[in-house]
Amino acid sequence: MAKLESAVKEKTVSFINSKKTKQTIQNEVWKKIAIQGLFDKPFNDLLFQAHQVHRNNFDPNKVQLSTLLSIKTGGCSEDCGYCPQSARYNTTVDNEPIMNIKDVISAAKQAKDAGASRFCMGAAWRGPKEKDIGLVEEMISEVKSLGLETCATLGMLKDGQAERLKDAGLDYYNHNLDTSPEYYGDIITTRTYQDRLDTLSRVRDADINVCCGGIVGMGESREDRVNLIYQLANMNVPPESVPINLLTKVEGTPLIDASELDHFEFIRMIAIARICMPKSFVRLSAGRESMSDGIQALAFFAGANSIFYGEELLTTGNPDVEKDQQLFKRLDIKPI
Ligand code: SAM
Ligand code: DTB
Ligand code: SF4
Repeated sequence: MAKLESAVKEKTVSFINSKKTKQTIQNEVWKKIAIQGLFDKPFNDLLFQAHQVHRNNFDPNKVQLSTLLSIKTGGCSEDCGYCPQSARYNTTVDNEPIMNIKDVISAAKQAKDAGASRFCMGAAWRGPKEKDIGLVEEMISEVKSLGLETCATLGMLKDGQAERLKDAGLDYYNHNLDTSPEYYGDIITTRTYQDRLDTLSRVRDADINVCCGGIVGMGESREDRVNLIYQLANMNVPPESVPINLLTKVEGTPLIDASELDHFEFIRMIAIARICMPKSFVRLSAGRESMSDGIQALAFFAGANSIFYGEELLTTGNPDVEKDQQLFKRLDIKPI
């Protein structure tokens, strides 16, 4: 079998990405050729393998539900080519002030009542400023006290900030690599791949669970998808949660005309994330509105075991709660 079981291989693999940032993998558990081999498998063989891995590690009939809330929307300084919240693009998203704590608590209560177990607060920032972080700490501790798991996605963190969030009660921090190091420079220029890895290290060192994945359907090649999985699966500790987003195309963003990704290729990505990160939750993330019930059912079979739950992601739509509840009923899936 191609997988290099458990082994802590003291092998270092280096390459140069398009921004000339040296990426170093210290612990190559998964080789690129093995990941490529999974992509090349016949679809049914791949799904069978992924489902077996899934069953060996999780209850295949249980899915974790997180609800997102945009606590600070729009006006972002960054140039992420997929994002409707960047101030650089002419989208319908306005620059809004940070939400007040009461409204955040009431949204969290509503999410809990609808059945979510985790509440994820997102901000359209390059990173939190000192003046913001106190308010976010307060939000985290209030949400935690409702009996929900807490998650935040606030951009890049500076030294000491992850520890503050941890002390406030943060369980998960979401920060995505988004794509391969090689394709990254085509999508974002205002922060490097290494900046993202540095934030992820700060989160890991503060003992916060890492939620890290990417987006497919941005015009990347299959090799880029291989290389994204390679980065994620070879982290010293793989992320506890791996969101796989299908690009939600938004008018005004540079990626509006990206070519459509075959949904079966999206399912392959889920299956390969499952095989390469057997103990991680794989999240079927943005893009569900464009997927049929059948494709979503295939994603759960392939090993996806968490979703974003609630009518809105951050600024774009998501299936409504009743629709998801009906789908779960038809598939005999129970929330975690
Ligand atoms: N500003 C922070 C940051 O970039 O880290 C946090 C919020 S940001 C919106 C969180 C993630 O959402 C991005 O890293 C990206 O992976 C995902 N995302 C944003 N826009 C998206 C889109 N149109 N389609 C799919 N995923 C998207
Ligand atoms: C993630 O990987 N996907 C979520 C969450 N982490 C923050 C965000 C998806 C955003 C989709 C576009 C929007 O709604 O603005
Ligand atoms: Fe800003 Fe995050 Fe959107 Fe990038 S993804 S433009 S950092 S809100």
